[in-house]
Amino acid sequence: MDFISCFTTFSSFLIACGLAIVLQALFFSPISPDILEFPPTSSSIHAPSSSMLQKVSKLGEGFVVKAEDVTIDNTGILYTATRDGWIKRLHKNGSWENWKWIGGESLLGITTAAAGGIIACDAEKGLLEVTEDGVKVLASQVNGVKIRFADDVIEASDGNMYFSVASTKFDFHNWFLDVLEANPHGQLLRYNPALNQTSIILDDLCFANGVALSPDQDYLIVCETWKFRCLKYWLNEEMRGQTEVFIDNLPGGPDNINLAPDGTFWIALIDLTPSRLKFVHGSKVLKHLVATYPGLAKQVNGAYKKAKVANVDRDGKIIKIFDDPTGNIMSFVTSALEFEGHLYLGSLNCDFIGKLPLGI
Ligand SMILES: [Ca+2]
Ligand SMILES: [Ca+2]
Repeated sequence: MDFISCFTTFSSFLIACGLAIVLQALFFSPISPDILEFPPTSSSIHAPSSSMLQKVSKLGEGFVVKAEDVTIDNTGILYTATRDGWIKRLHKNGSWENWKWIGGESLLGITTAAAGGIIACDAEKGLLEVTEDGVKVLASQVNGVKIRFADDVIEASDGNMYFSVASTKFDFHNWFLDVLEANPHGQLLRYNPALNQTSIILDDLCFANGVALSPDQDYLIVCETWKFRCLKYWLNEEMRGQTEVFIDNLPGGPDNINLAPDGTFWIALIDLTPSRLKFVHGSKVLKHLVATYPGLAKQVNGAYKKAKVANVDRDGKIIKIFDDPTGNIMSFVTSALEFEGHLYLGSLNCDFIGKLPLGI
């Protein structure tokens, strides 16, 4: 066989292999993708790098594994939920405690409860009440359908609890498939404890994530991660049920959101716009390939490589951005909570809570 014949045979073999890989991806792909448009790059002008998140001190290093969210009660005790299935808490004297055992690996957003203890979202079990007496499942289904990806919760002064479901199609361990698919499978739910009833408030959200109430509780904000925006859902009598955009074109996918003491909000932003991921989001075939081969997903997912949080005023304008542009100290920061002049930061890629003094 001469050189040209060899080359032709080899090329045909490579093309056949490539086709087989693409066909396998199309056949076995777990997603039905849509093209995703990214915010205009001009939105990044809000975000000159400050590297402020490299200045954190590390609380509970090695003890607090991948704590997605943080909450602090009115006595100053900090609570967090970790990947090893514990609700852990930090006392004011600096000592950590394994407080309550939940189990599993899917604890996400938490908030303090007026009656004491905390309310927690478990992506597998649903909405949980955690008190000194133990753990109680408040809501595990809505309209007869299992709640499979409860993500974050806030309690209103009338007792109602508003919580997000990130995706009704994909589970927590496959969250990135929801991003790749880019079809809206998220919900905002309300749990009414007086009636022990759960209802759907908003449907078709783009990865419903953090929830927060306004200072007067006349509206709540729900984050839509891969839509790079947060919605305002009105609760007051005149406008009840109306929805509008609170902030869009965020320089990252919003995860948890927390009301600050001055009435502004802190929003943790996941990096969903690295160039490789942008490229993938422009092609349905590439999305099928990435969704089918997990090794490729790791290559394009930028969440583990950086950290960013934004302080946003009540008009939806960014006031400041703190980040770790290299991920050297903190990456995949998912929550930022301000308390007594400090910012407390949870992350799905760190084994500590970051603590940053504000005003430095
Ligand atoms: Ca929370
Ligand atoms: Ca979340």
